[in-house]
Amino acid sequence: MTSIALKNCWIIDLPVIRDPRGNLTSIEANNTVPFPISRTYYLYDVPAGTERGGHAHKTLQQVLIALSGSFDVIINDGQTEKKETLNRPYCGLYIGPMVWRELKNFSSGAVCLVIASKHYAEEDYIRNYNQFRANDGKN
Ligand code: T46
Repeated sequence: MTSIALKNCWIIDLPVIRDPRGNLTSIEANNTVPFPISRTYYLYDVPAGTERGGHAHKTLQQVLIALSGSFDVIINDGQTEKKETLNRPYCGLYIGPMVWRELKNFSSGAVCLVIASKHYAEEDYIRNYNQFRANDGKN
């Protein structure tokens, strides 16, 4: 785990089993990622110049991994904003509750794998930035 000085965010160094036949990385619930895994999804075929995200979650925990290609994640805990470029399949960005995130600068062929602690629930989203700022001190 590598701290990035932002509330509820850090880098997870995923294990790599190196092999002349190709490398292998595994992810285990409550171990490699600090939560039970309820859902995975992935973003792909993202057109150049497109931005995704633009919201925070009230309770959801997620880990983002660039399985292929690269993209930037702008994370903001209400006090501090940082840009993390994800471009390695053995590097996970943990994002906990109440962190505003925006994903941009997807390279051609980028694939963003997301591992999530809960099933999809629209009521867990805060999609309005002013509402996020009004609530960011409460978590
Ligand atoms: C996040 C970033 C990294 C579902 O039906 N099931 C799902 O599991 C998800 C994630 C989304 N959806 C539906 C909801 C919307 O109608 O798919 C549509 C697009 O979702 P959204 O605009 O939220 O997608 P992104 O890429 O902006 O954000 C997603 C996640 O929602 C979010 O939690 O952190 O990826």
